[in-house]
This record gives sequence, C-alpha cells and structure tokens, in this order.
Amino acid sequence: MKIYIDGKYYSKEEAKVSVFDHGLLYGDGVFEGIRAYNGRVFKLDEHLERLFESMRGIFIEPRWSLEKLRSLVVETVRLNGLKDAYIRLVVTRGYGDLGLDLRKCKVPSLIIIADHISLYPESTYQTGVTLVASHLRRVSHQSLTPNIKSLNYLNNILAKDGAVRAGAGEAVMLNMEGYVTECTGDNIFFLKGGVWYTPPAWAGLLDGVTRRVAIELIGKELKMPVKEELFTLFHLYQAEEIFLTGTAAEILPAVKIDGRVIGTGKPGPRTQQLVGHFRDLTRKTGVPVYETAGSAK
Ligand code: PXG
Repeated sequence: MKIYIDGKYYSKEEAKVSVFDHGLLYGDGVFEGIRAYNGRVFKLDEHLERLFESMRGIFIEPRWSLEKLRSLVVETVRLNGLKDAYIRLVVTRGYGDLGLDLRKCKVPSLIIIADHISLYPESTYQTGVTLVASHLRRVSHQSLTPNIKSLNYLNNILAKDGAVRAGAGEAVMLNMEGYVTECTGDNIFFLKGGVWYTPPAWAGLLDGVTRRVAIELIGKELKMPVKEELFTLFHLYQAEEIFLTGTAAEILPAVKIDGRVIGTGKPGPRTQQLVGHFRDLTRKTGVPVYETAGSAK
C-alpha cells in the first residue's frame, strides 16, 4: 500500500504523522471519503469542493489547487493498482507547539489513503439495517456546524457505539430541537404516501454527496417527488420505506426503527429500484484512473 503524505508516498508501516500534529492533538483538521468504482473516481469534484468548504470553515489556507488535488487522488488510486477503492483525504492543521492558537501551525498536512471500507456487514444490504434513536444529540450548528467534515467525530462514534450496544446497526441522531438530522455516518430518507422526505442540509447535518445523488435519482429515475423538510421520529415510525446514504454506506435499506417494523420488514421495492440506479451511475460515471483521454465526470 502506498500512502501519500505531503508530497511523498510511504508504505503502510512508514506512513506516520508527528505527535505534535494538531490533527492528532486537537482533532484540528478536516477530511473526505471518496469512492472509486470500476476504475473511476465517483463525484470527485463534489468531494473536493466540499473539502475546500470545510477548510475555509476552519481557516486552513489550501496549498493545493483543485486540479492538483484531483490529480493526486487519481495518482494515489493508480499507484495502488485499485479499481474499486475508498479514498480517504485528511487535511490537518499541521505540526505546531502545544496550545489552541491555530497560528502555532505554519503548514497544513495532506494525507491520501486509498484502501477499502466496510461500514456494515455485507448481509445487511440484503436484510436491511435496524435503527435506534440515539440519546446523544447531533452537535449543534451553534457550536460546530456538522457541515464541516471535521476530524472531531466523537459525537458520531459514541452514538454509533450506543446503537451497537443496543443490538442495532445504526443510530438516528436528532438536533437540539428534536428533529431528525442524520445517522452517524449517513444521511436518511423515508417514503410516505408517494413522497420521499429527507431533512434539509441546514438542519444540523452533513450535506452528503450521496444524499444529493439520491435526491437527483429519485426525481430522474423513480420519477417521484422529494421534500427537504424537518420531521420527527414519530414521522419516521410511519414510514413505508427508509434508506440511508453515504459514500462508505452507499444506499442502505433500513427495516426497523425503535422496535417499529418498516413496511414488510424487508428492504422496500422503491429503495431496491434506487439501489439499482445508483449502481448503474457509479459504474458508468466518474473520473477515469487508468485512461487519460476523454471522460464524463
Ligand atoms: N453524515 C456524516 C456525519 C458523514 O460523516 C455522511 C453523512 C455521508 O456523506 P457522503 O458525502 O459520503 O454521502 C457522512 C460520510 C470514513 C467515514 O471513515 C466517512 C463518513 C462516514 C463514515 C465513515 O471515512 N462520512
């Protein structure tokens, strides 16, 4: 495995950062997770644009242009000889003395890992995942907006662990007002009366790239309406179908929430249709890793 750190590639054993990196000391940094399918990097520019937005949100001055990052991501996948990959970009505040002032760090660090990821067991995609509401509220945008994909994931990690301890696969997180936001590493959609619902991107959640893809596919391929609206757990309990979206999670059907069975207790038919359309799109679009000539994004 070849891992990119600040201009050089290292083996897995040698790929290390300083104990004085503020990414480690304070969770001071941002990241992205991107997938490559069939030798093409899916929605690369959308992820890189979000990375720039996250950096801007925490005052990290980018040292790399969009074009440079694009070619580094493609190069890292190519050097690792991968066709299907999970690409993890991390931008840390960099090396600096102890203390919170971000001016202590002069140069941000860039790490690119191309590997694989599995958030849920393969069987969960056939059976559907079980959800429970977390007692931990999603960190408020009044404290640290979840729109910044920061290296502070303890809120999500602890909510995920609570779900697993309760025997479920994933946790539904509410905002401080009690409205549903997202799961711990995925956005959430539900179907009721011919309309799909998902919380708006400003409700205290990460505006997922896969979320946006799902909204587009529901309109274009399923020819159904999607409303971005606030809703509560009660509304989720009445859902006919539920699914989660994420780069790592892809499209994952959910079949139970807080003990209430959704639909027939199996992945819903519309969700399964959507999974098919999503698979098509991921295999046919994206920035090619191994050819240089012409491509659709
Ligand atoms: N919400 C949160 C909190 C996330 O972290 C998503 C939604 C889905 O967004 P995308 O853009 O991927 O559709 C995420 C995604 C990892 C990892 O280890 C990353 C995420 C989730 C789980 C694991 O890289 N981010």
